Amino acid sequence: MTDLDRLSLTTLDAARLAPAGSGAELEGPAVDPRAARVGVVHLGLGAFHRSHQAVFTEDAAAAAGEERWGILGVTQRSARVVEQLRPQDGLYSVLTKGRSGSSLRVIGSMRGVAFLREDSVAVLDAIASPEVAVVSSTVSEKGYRRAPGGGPDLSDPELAADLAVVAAELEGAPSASATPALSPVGALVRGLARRMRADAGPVSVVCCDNMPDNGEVLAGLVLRSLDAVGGPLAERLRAWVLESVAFPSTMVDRITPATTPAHRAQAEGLLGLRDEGLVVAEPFAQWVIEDRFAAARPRWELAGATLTSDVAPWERAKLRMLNGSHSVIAYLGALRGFRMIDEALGDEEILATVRQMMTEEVIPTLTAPEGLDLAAYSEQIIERFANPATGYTTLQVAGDGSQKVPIRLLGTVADRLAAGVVPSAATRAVAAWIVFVARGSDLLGNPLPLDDPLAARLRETAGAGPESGLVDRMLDLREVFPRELAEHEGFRAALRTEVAGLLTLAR
Ligand code: CS2
Repeated sequence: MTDLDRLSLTTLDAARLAPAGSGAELEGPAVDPRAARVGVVHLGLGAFHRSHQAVFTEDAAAAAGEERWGILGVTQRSARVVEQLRPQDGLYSVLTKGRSGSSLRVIGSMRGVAFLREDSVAVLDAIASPEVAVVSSTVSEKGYRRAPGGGPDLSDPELAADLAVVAAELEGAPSASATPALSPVGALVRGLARRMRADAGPVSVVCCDNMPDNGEVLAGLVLRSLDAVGGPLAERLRAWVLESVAFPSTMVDRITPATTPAHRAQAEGLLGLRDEGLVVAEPFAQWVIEDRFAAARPRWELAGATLTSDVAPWERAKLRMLNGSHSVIAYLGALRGFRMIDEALGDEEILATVRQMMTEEVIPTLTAPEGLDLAAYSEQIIERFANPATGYTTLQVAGDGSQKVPIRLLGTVADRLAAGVVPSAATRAVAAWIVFVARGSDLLGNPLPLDDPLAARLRETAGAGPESGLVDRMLDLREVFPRELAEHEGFRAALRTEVAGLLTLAR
């Protein structure tokens, strides 16, 4: 800890900040944080929201001269982010690290922060406020609590508890309203119920997680949760959601590594203030949004976002090319003892696998989004990953593999198998995940922790018999591998070969 003053509305004025967008090394907010009112509720106050949508939203509000797009940021897993941001009046900065230099910008769009289970009433009331027109989310793939078939996982205790409150709340039971919301989808359903009752008008729910058709996925979770609640009042809410709530899909992109003490020291040197809410990001940022809103929205297109009628080709390209490659580098790299993504990409075999997967295997499965040259896109991705300043660790990407592998890699595998080809690079990537799970250590013997909502089940499955049966056991995990894929003999055989090769490497 340093004895510097902490960033806040009081200390902000003393910092020597250049205007946002001026290209200076140290920039201030594009909006006046004191004037901005909350018009967006965001579920999932992680670093990614703060480096991406919060910046776009602030720039959009500034460009349109609107003061109504402040954000209420909601964290659901722990109170840590609230403790970081509340004493700072929601202010935080983004340290942008490019190859040739760094810059810092203070962001002023976060106008309130809340810890869901402690501040539930405020969060649900905000979702029900006529001033709020957008509810967005970045709660990570696992945060949505999906069952293997894609519907809501009703065995999840938090989601189940939330849904149990919904019926009582729909009937207006006052005690129910004070019960804390626990899960993101539960909070959303409860907030929407309140909004309908308050007659606060249409609202748009904007999912910003790395999942194909993320808007439809979230809409499906809300509607199927209401089916599970059942009864005429839930039915009425369901009809209201169908009529009054839009769920546009989006593609989001900005590499946002975990903040380190070195980043904090660098930021303090620039700002002259301590910032507990600091986030770090690469210079690149992209947001493609389906233009299907139920109510007003920030003019994100004025901040560089692309509004389009069809976001699916963008999402697929990004998930399979960028996130898919990220996972390839993470698993192969971690097994070979590389701590950082850029270092792992310096390994010729890993680089070759990534290139092969993108060029020969992923691109043939894609429809190029309008205006995007996929070959150039693949080189741009490699260039971004190779930026040592971004400092992303292989373990950060490797986490939650049970959620990420199906979305990032198995779609490519399935599409290539359907075209009659076993994709060897994508299969090697899946094999690397399996060995990562089974071995739990790299080739030097260093431990590789398994951070995954299915960790116990994965380790148990991997260790439940001899290594010769590892692939068969893992392919039986229906949460990860769809039956059709698991039963494809060519894929199974190729996976066995790749896993055997990697097992000899990771001793
Ligand atoms: C990464 C992504 O952590 C991960 O799994 O692949 O978070 C990636 O950095 C972002 O999607 C980039 O937009």
